[in-house]
Amino acid sequence: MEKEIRALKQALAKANRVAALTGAGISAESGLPTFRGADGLWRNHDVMQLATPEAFSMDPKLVWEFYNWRRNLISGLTFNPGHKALVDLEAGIDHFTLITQNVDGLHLKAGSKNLLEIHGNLWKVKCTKCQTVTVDMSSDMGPLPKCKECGGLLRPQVVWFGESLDYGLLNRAVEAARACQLMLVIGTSAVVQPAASLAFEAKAAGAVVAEINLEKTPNSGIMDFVLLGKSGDILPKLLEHRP
Ligand code: BV8
Ligand code: ZN
Repeated sequence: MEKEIRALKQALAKANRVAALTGAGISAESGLPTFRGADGLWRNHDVMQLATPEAFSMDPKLVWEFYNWRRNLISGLTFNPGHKALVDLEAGIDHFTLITQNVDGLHLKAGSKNLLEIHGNLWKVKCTKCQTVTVDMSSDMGPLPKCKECGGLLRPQVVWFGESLDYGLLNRAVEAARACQLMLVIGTSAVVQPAASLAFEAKAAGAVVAEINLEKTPNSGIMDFVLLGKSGDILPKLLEHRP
């Protein structure tokens, strides 16, 4: 592992255009359960069933209970050395774009600037009637929160399974993947599309791609580096003695 980290550090030192793609794994060391790990279930509901427009139209109260539970959990957590290392990396590289699948807001809390939250952010809410989007940091928004403007039912401003991603954000993410010389893919099982294909975009455009994850994934085969371990351990090592 040390040899691989040294080699990746050298590749990183040569790059001035870097992209990073993160998933739930980078927030695991902050105490946030991942989606597909053993803790991927919430009160024996499958998260994949809850994070859908169908679940919300059928039982908005249950879906709001799930998101209030996550708000409550995340409000007691903070970013970890993995998030922080990406902030430090951004400070030292001319062109750095952080693309995250996470909706927990921990990259923002850590201080990341050029951040694309391609699946949205659970601290933002959107009115299902007038479409107004607001930021609301409360750890519990109540059973069926309503819009202050028009009284419409609010929903979390996140991309549910079966919903399209914001085209503009996805476009910027694809551009960053195609333009970078090196992409770090961190803490994602590379199952969710179209996020997982961003690593292929970078590879196809000639970038060096590195995966930092607890386990191998369907993307491991295209990687130039596969560093198996905790992102909170590995990422700070990539930054040690950076000029
Ligand atoms: C869409 C917001 C077009 C909600 C989320 C092909 C093309 C297009 C679509 C599809 C397709 N195939 C299938 C689909 C449908 C679907 C999909 O991808 N399904 C999968 C499950 C097969 N995709 C969609 O629906 C997307 N929409 O493409 O629109 C369209 C429109 C209509 C009809 C069809 C298509 C929308 C996807 C967005 C879903 N929303 N989040 C919310 O969070 O409340 S995704 C959700 O999963 C989270 O954002 C999460 O981040 C994300 C991905 O999971 P991971 O981040 O990878 O997390 P996971 O737990 O899986 O893995 C964690 C990894 O970390 C593990 O490998 C673990 O080993 C590792 N790890 C753990 N601890 C650590 C660690 N690594 C390092 N250090 C540690 N300490
Ligand atoms: Zn409204």
